Amino acid sequence: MRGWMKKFRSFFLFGALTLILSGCGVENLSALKPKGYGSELIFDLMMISIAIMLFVFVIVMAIYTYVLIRYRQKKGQEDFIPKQTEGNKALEVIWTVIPIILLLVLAVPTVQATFDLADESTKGDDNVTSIEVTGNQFWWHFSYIDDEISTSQDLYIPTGERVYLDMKSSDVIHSFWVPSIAGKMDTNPGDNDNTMYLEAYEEGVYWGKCAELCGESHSLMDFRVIAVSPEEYDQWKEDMQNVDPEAEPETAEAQEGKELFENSCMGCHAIGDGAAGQGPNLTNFANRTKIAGILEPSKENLVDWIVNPEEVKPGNQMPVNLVSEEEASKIAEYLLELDHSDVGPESSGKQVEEK
Ligand code: HEC
Ligand SMILES: [Cu+2]
Repeated sequence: MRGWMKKFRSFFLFGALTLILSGCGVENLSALKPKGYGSELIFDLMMISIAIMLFVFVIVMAIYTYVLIRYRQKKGQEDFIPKQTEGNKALEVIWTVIPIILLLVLAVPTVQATFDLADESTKGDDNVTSIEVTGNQFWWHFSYIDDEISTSQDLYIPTGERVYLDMKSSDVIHSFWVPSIAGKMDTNPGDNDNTMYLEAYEEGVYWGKCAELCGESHSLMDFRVIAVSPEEYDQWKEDMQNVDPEAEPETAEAQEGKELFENSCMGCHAIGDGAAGQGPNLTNFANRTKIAGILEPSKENLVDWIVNPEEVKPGNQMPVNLVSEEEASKIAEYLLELDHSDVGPESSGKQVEEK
């Protein structure tokens, strides 16, 4: 290796790493590609801060370089001491006033955005949706109070309007975060509810994460926000309100599965409306984007989950080996028939696959 190359080895290494890592990331899981009102506000604040930082950095570096070169010790002048200056009124004023201005440029939009994001002025108005969000180790529950609908893991919202979320936790502190639509907010146990709102600009499937270390499977506590047009959203609500939990499954296997489900699983999982039970609400399960928030929705994965959820999400609250693999297969047939609405992740024409 040539000398100069050796010298800059770590530079090349980090340069390459930066390029490689910049390829990481998921389209609908990025605060840097805002697709909602809240995330756009936050993104703009980031841009202002970065612009100010760059401005300060460039000026300081320019002065630094100038001084380095201009006031170097020159050959033959080793004993020379230049004129010493102490206190310069003009300079002192300039470098006090400039930071004050920069801080104001930073502070005013930040305070404005903070109040804007906390605004609840339209909450409770007619036609404004409020949803109760509950964080659980390691899954999310959503109750559409006014519409008597319950879902888990997949949160349906209409685009182009504010949807308020009242948030709490059934166990430890979690944090609800959908980076491409909004900021994040803690869900607390007890009566300490938090409120935030979502407003998605475009239809699509957005990835959500728990952003507060909450236990063994915290990193697997994913969920999705499915934003559909207001018309589709109304359709979805109607479909969900008309679900008949007693409907006969199509095949004999699924029928057996339904009975097995009622015997072994109903204690924790509701189908049709139901308050958040000990486990996710499985109404409309066939339309889930993922199983338990993380597995691809295939029958094979579903059977694996039912038999041994512990292996997928360590520390989660669903018991292992409740049923045999054969029984799980029948239950899976039944669950994968629970398709109650044409409105779903695919209906907006957006790909579900984010990777
Ligand atoms: C003691 C309560 C309990 C029982 C009984 C139980 N589960 Fe669960 N189940 C849970 C919990 C809790 C979760 C959420 C796990 C997580 O993601 O952390 C879950 C998750 C699931 C999921 C994934 C849901 C989703 O939203 O993607 C499926 C499917 C499921 N259970 C099926 C079953 C079946 C089938 C049975 C009966 C054989 C069953 N469960 C019995 C508590 C239970
Ligand atoms: Cu969590």
